[in-house]
Amino acid sequence: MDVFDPVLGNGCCTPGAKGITWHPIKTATNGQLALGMTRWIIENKAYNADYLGFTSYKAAVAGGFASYTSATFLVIDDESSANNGKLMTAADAGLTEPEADPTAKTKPTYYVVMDAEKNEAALNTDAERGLIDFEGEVNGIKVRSAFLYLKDSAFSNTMDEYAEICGVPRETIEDVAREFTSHGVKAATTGLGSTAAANGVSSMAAYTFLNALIGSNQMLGGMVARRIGAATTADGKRYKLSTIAGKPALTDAKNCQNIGRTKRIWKKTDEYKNRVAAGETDPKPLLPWFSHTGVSDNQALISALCKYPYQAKIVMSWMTNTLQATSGLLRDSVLERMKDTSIIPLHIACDVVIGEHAQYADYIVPDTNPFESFGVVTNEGFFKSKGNSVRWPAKTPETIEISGGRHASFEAFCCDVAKVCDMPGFGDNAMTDVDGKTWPLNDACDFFLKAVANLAYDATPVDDVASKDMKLQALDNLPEAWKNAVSEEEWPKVLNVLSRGGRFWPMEDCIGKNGAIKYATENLTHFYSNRKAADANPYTGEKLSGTLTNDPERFADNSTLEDHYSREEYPFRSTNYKPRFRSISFLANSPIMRDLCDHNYLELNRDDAKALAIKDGDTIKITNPSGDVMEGEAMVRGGIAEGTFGVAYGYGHRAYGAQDIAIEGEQTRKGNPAIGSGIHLQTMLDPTISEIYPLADPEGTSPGRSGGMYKIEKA
Ligand SMILES: Nc1nc2c(c(=O)[nH]1)N[C@H]1C(S)=C(S)[C@@H](COP(=O)(O)OP(=O)(O)OC[C@H]3O[C@@H](n4cnc5c(=O)[nH]c(N)nc54)[C@H](O)[C@@H]3O)O[C@H]1N2
Ligand SMILES: Nc1nc2c(c(=O)[nH]1)N[C@H]1C(S)=C(S)[C@@H](COP(=O)(O)OP(=O)(O)OC[C@H]3O[C@@H](n4cnc5c(=O)[nH]c(N)nc54)[C@H](O)[C@@H]3O)O[C@H]1N2
Ligand SMILES: [Mo]
Repeated sequence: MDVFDPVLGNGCCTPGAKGITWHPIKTATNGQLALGMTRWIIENKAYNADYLGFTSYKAAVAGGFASYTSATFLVIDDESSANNGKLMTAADAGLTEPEADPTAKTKPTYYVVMDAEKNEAALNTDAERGLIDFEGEVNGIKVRSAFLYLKDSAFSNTMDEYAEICGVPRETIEDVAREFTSHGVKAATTGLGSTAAANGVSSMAAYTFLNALIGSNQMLGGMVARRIGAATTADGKRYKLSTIAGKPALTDAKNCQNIGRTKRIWKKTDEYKNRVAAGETDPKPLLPWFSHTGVSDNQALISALCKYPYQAKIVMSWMTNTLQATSGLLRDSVLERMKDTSIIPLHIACDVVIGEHAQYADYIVPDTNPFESFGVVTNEGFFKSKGNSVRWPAKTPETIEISGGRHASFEAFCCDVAKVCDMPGFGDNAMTDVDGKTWPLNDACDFFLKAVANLAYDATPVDDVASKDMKLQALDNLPEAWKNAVSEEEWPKVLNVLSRGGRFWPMEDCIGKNGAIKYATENLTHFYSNRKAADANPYTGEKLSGTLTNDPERFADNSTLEDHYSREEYPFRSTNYKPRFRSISFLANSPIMRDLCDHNYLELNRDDAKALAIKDGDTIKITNPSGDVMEGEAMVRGGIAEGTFGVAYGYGHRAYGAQDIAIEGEQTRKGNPAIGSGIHLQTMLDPTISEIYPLADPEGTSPGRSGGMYKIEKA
């Protein structure tokens, strides 16, 4: 295992761990590392040519794989074509698509490839294999294989240049590329938190491309799917929990715009069209738009604070601390806006702690905590088979008692509000089972125990609970309301699942045919994305690339950080990571965790510290170009890349019990300042946007919590 991380985490990767090597990479250069590896892989023909040649999922599966790529799809590279820059269609190529099946729900999309055997253009579904390096004309139009676009990107820098950009020796990049391509499909690469930088989209794409170059997607030993579980809170084996009669179609992308400005091209917004109709030439949006990103929580809060593209008249939040969790927004100017009722007229938070976010709510709805509430979740990839864990109240909730023998909770609140608003899907006759019988929904147990019944009956139903389990876990003593939430026949099977904290299929169950995982679904890696290539930066009009490119961190208008500030003055980047001794923020309240580690550190590389005359334990000051100052204790270590500072997330609380709270009719409750100890990383603001807008990827919103520009001084 090779770990590229600016910080040596000392988790799975420690200096003494066998078979695991840590490579200190410069922060926010993952995309370039992948392009360097890709260059070596292409130059040495180390990619899986057999796999990349497949033109459809069907052909790839027949050839022993479980996914396919668009490496062979032809892209129009011809200024004289109206479809220049798009993947070639049958019509462009003068080919005929097969007649559409009138009974099919969705119409298949056909692409054009150069048939490797016949050496002529064909629909991807007609040719089994295509050329990945075709460059020529089809139907009088100049085209190139999608693979060549990635190749162009990879060859845009020399290996030595990649080594310099990433701070990783050239030999290391080559060795890792060789190793990665030496085990057939039994290798994989991924990254989660490492992609939270202002060029994070290329990081994410990089991992996908590398797996695709060796064909390891959905293969055993390769990159297997996660979140494989039963249909629980959905339409399952016993209850149809997602079919609600009269449910409004609020997710219709055509009619609805999520407040976070994603899933839409700027030029296709009503605002753009209206402003052009009103006589403006080339209008620019107040905040950026992102067409090929799903919903984005960090952008949602920024939108609400700027009332753009529309005002959030009611903010309702549950189980979230947006201010702490959105990079760069835990600052006074934002807190002022949170309090301003002309910006957010009504704010209801449902939380168990009065955190940074909840403290600005008009109403705080008390909730049950994790020991008092239900949950049914798919596994996140802890193990590679199918499974769902189930959480159920281990104790009677300590929240106030409300009508119907219930305790205050988010679910009870939703049910009661929905009933007042006459929403479908709540109250009497809210849900139906598979036999068409209707059931009420008034509290959490009504919903979650049906989800557990769906789980119990998935595939082969589980046995009834054993009597010794009943006794041992006092399952004969559960509330009557739980028993009434499912049928008499289902109850003993529900208890069986509760007694085990979920249902988990055996590991062997994930083994499919021909080396693939059993749960493989149609999976296509786009070497060239039409959707991305159709988009442009809303401020400059610069087209986005259809493939992975060598992107430095950029501001919203595509300018680089260095275009605005001096790298000499601000030579450092931040590397933010999840805290060992806290959950994201919740465990701030745990005295045990505070005893283990009462604050975080500003972690510096030994040589950097020496150059700045900083010693371990010194108080240091870190400043970004927006003028934010962080002061904290230096930890000087070898396990950190040069030119960055490491900082664990989740510290530096302003609220969360660190503050005094005045409650009506009670004396002020004293806060505990120890809860707020440590440093909260302050991400710089984007100077190209007039609003409060923290550094984020202009292509895809990922927050610039790692990267940026900072200077470090002794305090
Ligand atoms: N700088 C920086 N920012 C980050 C990250 C980072 O690494 N660095 N990580 C990002 C990631 S990956 C994530 S997932 C987000 C997480 O961001 P959040 O989900 O906002 O943070 P959490 O601390 O997980 O929990 C939020 C709130 O849930 C409340 N809570 C806990 N249990 C319950 C409960 O049972 N009921 C109710 N109603 N409330 C409860 C807690 O009081 C807390 O206020 O942060 C993101 N932001
Ligand atoms: N103890 C604890 N465990 C947790 C959580 C927690 O809060 N506390 N949170 C949970 C949640 S919600 C999530 S999403 C997962 C996240 O799990 P991970 O994604 O594994 O954790 P992160 O710390 O966000 O980031 C991973 C690593 O990326 C590195 N990194 C940062 N910037 C860069 C960069 O530019 N390039 C490279 N190559 N690496 C970089 C960090 O140093 C860190 O070691 O963890 C979960 N587990
Ligand atoms: Mo997360």
